[in-house]
Amino acid sequence: MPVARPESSDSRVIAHVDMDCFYVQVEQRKQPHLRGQPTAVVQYNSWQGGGLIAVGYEARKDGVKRSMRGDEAKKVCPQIHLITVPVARGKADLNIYRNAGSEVVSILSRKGRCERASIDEVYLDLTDAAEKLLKETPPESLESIHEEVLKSHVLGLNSNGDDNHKEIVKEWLQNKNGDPRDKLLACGALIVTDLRLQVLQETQFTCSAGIAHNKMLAKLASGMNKPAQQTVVPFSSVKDLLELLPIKKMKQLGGKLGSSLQVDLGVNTVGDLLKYSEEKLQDLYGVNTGTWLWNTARGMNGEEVEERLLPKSHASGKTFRGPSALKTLSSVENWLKELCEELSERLHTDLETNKRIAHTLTLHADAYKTTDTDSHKKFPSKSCPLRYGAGKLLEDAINLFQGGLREYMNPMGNQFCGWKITNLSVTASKIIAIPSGTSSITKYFHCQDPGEKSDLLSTLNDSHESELKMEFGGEQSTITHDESETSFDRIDLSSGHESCSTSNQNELQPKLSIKETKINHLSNGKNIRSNVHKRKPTKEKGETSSILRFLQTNSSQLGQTSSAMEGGSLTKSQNRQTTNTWGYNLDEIDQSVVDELPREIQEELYALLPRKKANMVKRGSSIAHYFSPK
Ligand code: DCP
Repeated sequence: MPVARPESSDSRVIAHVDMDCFYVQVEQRKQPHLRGQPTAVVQYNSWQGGGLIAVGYEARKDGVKRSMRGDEAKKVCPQIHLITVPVARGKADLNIYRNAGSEVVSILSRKGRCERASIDEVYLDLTDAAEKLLKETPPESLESIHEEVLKSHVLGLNSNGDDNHKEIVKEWLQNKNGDPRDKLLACGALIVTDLRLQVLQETQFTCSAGIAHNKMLAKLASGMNKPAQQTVVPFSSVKDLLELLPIKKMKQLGGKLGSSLQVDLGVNTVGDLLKYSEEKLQDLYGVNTGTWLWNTARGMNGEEVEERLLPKSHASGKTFRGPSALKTLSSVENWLKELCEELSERLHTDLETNKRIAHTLTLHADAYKTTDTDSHKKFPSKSCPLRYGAGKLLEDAINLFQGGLREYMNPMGNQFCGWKITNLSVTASKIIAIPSGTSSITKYFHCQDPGEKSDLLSTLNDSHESELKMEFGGEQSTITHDESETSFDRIDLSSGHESCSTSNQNELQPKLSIKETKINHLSNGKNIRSNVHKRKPTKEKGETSSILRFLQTNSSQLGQTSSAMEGGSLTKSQNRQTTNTWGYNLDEIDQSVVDELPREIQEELYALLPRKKANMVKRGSSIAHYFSPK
């Protein structure tokens, strides 16, 4: 359900940037001879030429649509180039597109707060940059304005797209007496054009954008003029824009809620909602949703652009249509193995590259029963704490599947007859950054005895802990594809990019930001809770990350302990000494856990403990044991 958020009285400048026919552009960059040619990207499944997942604009002109299969597209446009999506482990491999998306994000984030919303779209809060521009070089002071800015579409301006159009847009941009809020938008239009040009220059990709005072309007506008164009929504045009907008086109109204408005209230356009009072809408749909609907009818939306350049979750999934539906446990297990291996690789890349740890594993499946009439029943999504390593992920995923299957089938019934799985996915979520600039392994591992924690470590763990508590308070019960790095064979259009942002997600994100803020404060050495300052810090300013450095301060102890360990005769007191130094017992580290650590930490550990590597015994079975809050 959507959540109403009060809109700030200050005027904001928000942009939504969406790549044009994204997968096609990525493929065209790889094979430049395809540029300007009708091109589409198809699913690797070759049945009827494969399902189209991205269609270039040249092919669209010839009538090719995403709902078609390759064979049909060939009939409509015989010269079309069909590129098969890369495949790995029997399913689509989206890495090339994900990486291309990251390239774009790194450019778009240069001018303000940037929220990566999906594989190919971002929101930007450009308010500060626009205010600065308005103060220093307002558009009316500019002698010339870039042609690309003049091509902008400004809703509510009467222009017909010819040369006259540019004149009218120029006048609007440079109107000294314009509404101050629209002047800010004019600055936003200049900034977004500049960013889009940088994206083109540096990546060869084109994108389209919407520029408005909030996320909802910016998202609506970005799709209005594509490809390679931008649309501005001045305040005065909002009423007209929404008046005739079909209710289902509005973000979050594409599903059940939109249908209910149509069927139960006869509301067909967003403007139709205006005749209902806030109280009436609250009576009908609850306080939150009622207020959200009332605001939406007026183009009001207080949702913030969250600072997020990395995905919120990782998912790996596969759809099994028609005869390929899975009917046996062993076929489910085989596919889970593929999905878990892919997920595991991505988790490791995230850990190595971004120093982030995922905490929750969720299994989701779509199923139907062939033997009874209860076909509408949903297969329950199941979650558990995430353990790193493909084998452990698989073990847990199988358990989650079996738990879900038991619930899905009548508990008294026979679970081995009459079910088919049409979709299977594993998702890693609750991804939390490990504080950067750590100076000792103790920041990676938890101490055994809370009394022995350094205060800095304790602060980190505490903030981590409260963060997780808050997060779990808003636990998602369903898997959504928006804002996550999802590797699905084909994203189901019915679940759409638009309708994915649930209230839970909305509630989760600000909490992540709190965490990020804490981490930033910690790593900057500022604003750490006062008890940290009472103790001597474990790290000198300017030190690089190194457990060696940490251990050097205890080198004499280390020498004793190491040789004792090599001789296999560690006494109790020596062992305790080690615990004091390290904060945990060395011989409790699971070898596989060490392998899961960022490479530089592994190298440091192995350099220190060459013999130990061979005989490490288990403490916990997963890296998550060490990273989880007490
Ligand atoms: N995608 C997919 N399956 C779908 C829809 C999309 O795999 N059912 C992939 C391919 C798209 C990319 O996601 O290139 C982005 O999807 P968009 O909906 O943004 O569509 P495009 O970028 O392809 O085109 P447009 O220019 O209309 O935004």
